[in-house]
Amino acid sequence: MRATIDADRLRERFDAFNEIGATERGGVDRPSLSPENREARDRLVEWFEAADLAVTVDEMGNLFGRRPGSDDSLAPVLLGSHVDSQYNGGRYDGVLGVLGALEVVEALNDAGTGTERPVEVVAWSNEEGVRFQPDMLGSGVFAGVFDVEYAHGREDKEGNRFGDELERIGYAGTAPCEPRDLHCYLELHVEQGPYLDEGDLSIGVVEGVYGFSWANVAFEGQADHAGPTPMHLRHDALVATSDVVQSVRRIAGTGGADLVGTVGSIDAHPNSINVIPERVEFTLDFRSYDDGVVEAAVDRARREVEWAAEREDVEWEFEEIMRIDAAPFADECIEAVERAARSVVGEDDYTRIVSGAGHDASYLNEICPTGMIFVPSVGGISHVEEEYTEWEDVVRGVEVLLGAVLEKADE
Ligand code: HGY
Ligand code: MN
Ligand code: MN
Repeated sequence: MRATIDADRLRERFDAFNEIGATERGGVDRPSLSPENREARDRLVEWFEAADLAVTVDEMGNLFGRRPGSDDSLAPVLLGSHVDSQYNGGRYDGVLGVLGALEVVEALNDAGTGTERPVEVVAWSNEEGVRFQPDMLGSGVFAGVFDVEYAHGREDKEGNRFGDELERIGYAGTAPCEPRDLHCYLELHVEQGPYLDEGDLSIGVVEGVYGFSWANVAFEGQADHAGPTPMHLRHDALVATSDVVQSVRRIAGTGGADLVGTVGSIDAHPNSINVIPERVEFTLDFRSYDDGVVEAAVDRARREVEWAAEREDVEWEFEEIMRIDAAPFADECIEAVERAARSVVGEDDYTRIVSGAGHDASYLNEICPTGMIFVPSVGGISHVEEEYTEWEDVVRGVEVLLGAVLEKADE
């Protein structure tokens, strides 16, 4: 009997899971290592164990569930994503890849389908990077990009350390978080962009992921009274910041066809209506599939920061906190996903695509052959509560994942 996806079971799980940290506007608020994230992890452990998976938690809190293969000594096929969310984010980002992977295992169990290779499901820690920067921290340590001490030392805005928070929620595992032999890694994810929806296509066969840079920038000026301080005596950190915000738009508009640039987070101090801003801290995010384009954009932005500081006669700080190169995936995985897509949705209902969003797959791609499957995001929106994917598309995406796993796990 061929393994098939149980769409009702998947739907029930998806809805039950997204009650954890549910927001009034239909999204979820389950930031990394929050009480809601712990509840989500607990639920996954319960479901992994019910599916007879052997559960392992590593020292970064990455959560693995392993299904043995007929030759258990072979390198496993790993599939999954993440369950930490943006603050008030969407229900599909990450969750789809973890619950979809679990559904693939359940379908294999139901059909009594053995695989030669072991199959492992994973939920990576701290993919979003909103509470603890940088993002993809759990998969980054697993791939040997960051060491555990660095990762455990990362602090949120309140000064809480990642390692302490992991301890506090009870997911500071003992298994080493380090590269190990994997046959391949596959990740199902919502596209989070407009192309599948605009093209009325069901599946994206992902060829790779953009590279990107994140930086923390600060201007330090002089707080003073907004009334009696003449304009020529001011050193206004927010005026310097506004220059840079405008320059990011100019850089993104001229630095390369696919280049995108964002100032997403900004904190002004003392943030009072009648005080000239003394200090402003903000972030830069530049992305492109061409690493040289990202490099040039970051350099231009750094110069813009320096010039803005000179014009306003304020101090400046520029710290790049993460740089990840573009990740072109392995042909063997792209082609396996494409074969599965063709058999599920036919020749005309999928396209090859590159991801502007970052994913754990970028780091897995550094240690094993990696592939991704996209399903459409309605309106192309994501990282907001309104994120939405049609349920038929979700099911088709999981069916493609099942097809690719069946091929790769018996290679
Ligand atoms: O930033 C990203 O693209 C991912 O959501 N962490
Ligand atoms: Mn994601
Ligand atoms: Mn995300």
